[in-house]
Amino acid sequence: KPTQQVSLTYGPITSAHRMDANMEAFRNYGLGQFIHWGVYAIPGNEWEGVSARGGAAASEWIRSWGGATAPKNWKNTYDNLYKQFAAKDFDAKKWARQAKEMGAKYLIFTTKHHDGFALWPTKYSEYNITQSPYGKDIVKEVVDAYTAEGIDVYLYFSVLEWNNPDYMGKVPQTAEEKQRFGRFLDYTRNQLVELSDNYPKIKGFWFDGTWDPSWKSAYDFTYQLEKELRDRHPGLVIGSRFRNDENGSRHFDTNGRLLGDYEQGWERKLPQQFEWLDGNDWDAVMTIPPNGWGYMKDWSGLYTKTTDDIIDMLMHAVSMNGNFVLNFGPDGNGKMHVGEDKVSKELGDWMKLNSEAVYGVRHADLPLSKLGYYTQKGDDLYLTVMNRPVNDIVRIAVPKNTKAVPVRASLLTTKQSLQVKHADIGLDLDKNTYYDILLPKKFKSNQAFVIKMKLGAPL
Ligand code: JFZ
Repeated sequence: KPTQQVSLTYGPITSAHRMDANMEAFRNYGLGQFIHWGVYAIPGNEWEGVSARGGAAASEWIRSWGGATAPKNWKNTYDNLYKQFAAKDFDAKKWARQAKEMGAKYLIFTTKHHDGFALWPTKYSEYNITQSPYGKDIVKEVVDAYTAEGIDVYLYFSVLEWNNPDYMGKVPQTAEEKQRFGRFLDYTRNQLVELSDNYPKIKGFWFDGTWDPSWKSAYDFTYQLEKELRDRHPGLVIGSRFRNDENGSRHFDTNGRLLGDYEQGWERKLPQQFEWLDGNDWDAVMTIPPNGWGYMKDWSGLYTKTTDDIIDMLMHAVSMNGNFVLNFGPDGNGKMHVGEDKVSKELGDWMKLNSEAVYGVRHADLPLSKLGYYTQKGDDLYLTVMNRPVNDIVRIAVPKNTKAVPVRASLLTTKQSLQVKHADIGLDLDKNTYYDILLPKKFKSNQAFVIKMKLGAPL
């Protein structure tokens, strides 16, 4: 954070720590689901069944990068794929049930990705779902089905559009360019107001494609638009990826203040230190393949994250007050990838046993443990053990003179109580004291498990 504060007209609109119901809900989600669905699901990272560019590329970007096996006029080919978007297996209720079974508390759904194709019947562009064989309002079906399952819905919206002649990446210079980009801004406003009005149940927007100089130069427009959306849709939650201040500072303004309600920069990565987050709310969005958000037909030869990897990342995020959002890229018919079905089922099974350590928890102010991740709810302290010690002694470091230390412990799943002993060991006597929790040798685990501790005055 800069020490010298400058005066800004286009800083934050909302306070960085909103306490209203929607933000409190956001803080308690723990786990979310992302869905990337659009016409890119039809190629699925391939042209005519031949991999376009290996697995490291982002499949939803195929229109941009084409790849080695792209047809000659692939952009034109791509822009006509919507004629095949029949979505014959699409069942929003089935998706919502699966998300619920997995334990997701919110959904981020792509209404329009960089290709510009709108999954709702927008009045402001022809390039939308009504032109496809499917024809119906997918966004409405998704919002209704998830909301009915008690899962909050956030709408993903890409500002940047590849095939819109009014869009430009550079700052508009000539009168003609200014007029053209002005039209694009109006169009963007119209679509966002339309989404906000059409789907009053949504809790927020998740913005993307806001990095180009053109958008960055429109900071007065984006400031007014954020205000307008918040006025029209009270309680709306908007992340830090929407707009920038007059100096082009994104996510955080020139004075280091969060631009939006939560930090939205953790994309396929996680913070290594809690301090980096500066007390802000945040989410991390994550793919199962290395870097494909849209459907990828062929997962072979790729490292795809295992359920254990996902649990590790989930607990890493929630232990630092973040939400973890796992991405799914359904195929052109609306079916999830079998690999996604597998992870979703396994994660759901784990969540059914352990979600007490995930929902509604906060960061625990303890030295990081090499054994796993701490989360806390009032007097309850949870340690999700990722690395079980060979001697079955789970040693907890507690800063000296801490008033609340682990006085009781149990296994979360079986409620079996565990012995807690003070360990009078001088590893860093000036800083910490230690508590040992003894795991029964008979307790077998082939996955992360949770130790639940009661905090109280030292015995
Ligand atoms: C964007 C999209 O380009 C991508 O297709 C996907 O939708 C993803 C969720 O968001 O990709 C980004 C956006 C921001 C960063 C990296 C990739 N970032 O801030 O590092």
